Amino acid sequence: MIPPELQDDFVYIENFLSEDEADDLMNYLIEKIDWEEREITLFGKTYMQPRLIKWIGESEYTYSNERMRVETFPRRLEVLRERLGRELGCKFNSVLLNYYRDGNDSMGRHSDDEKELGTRPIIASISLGVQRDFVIVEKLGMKKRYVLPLEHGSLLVMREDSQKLYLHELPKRKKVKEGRINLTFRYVY
Ligand SMILES: O=C(O)CCC(=O)C(=O)O
Repeated sequence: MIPPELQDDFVYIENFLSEDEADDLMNYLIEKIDWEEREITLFGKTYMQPRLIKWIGESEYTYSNERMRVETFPRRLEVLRERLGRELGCKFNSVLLNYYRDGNDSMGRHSDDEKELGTRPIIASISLGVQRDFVIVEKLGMKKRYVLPLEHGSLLVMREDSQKLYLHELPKRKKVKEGRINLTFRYVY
């Protein structure tokens, strides 16, 4: 599913969570997370971000010019964080949750290359809910574009030079009527 030229930097595991685990986690997160709708300022104009978010982490973090406060992990996410750390052989101390209510919600093109994430961050991205296209674009050269449809219960690992060489985005898909939640586990220094 990952094109060979991306395989050093991106790894995809289709059924990382079973269907039941993924359903359960999605319902739990919709109900229990105190979702925030935040503003974003682009070129001097202020908009509402086209998704709901929640940051949970042991240290502060600046994301899209917004300071994220320290928040402790609820038990369900603590268990997932430990499992990911064990299976990927690394540590995570924070997670960014994004709730795309339908296909009008999206995430703009960017790379997770903030200094606080270190030079070659490992980011573990769990997808729940409706399948959405995750688009990866080369920063240089031919600016080649790749589309990865991320499935319910899947894990996408972004590692090595994924943030240095590529941008990623979750474009709008107007025909999609159902919701999707994405969790990106990170280590913030
Ligand atoms: O929703 C997604 O799969 C993308 C999330 C993302 O790009 C991010 O959290 O940096």
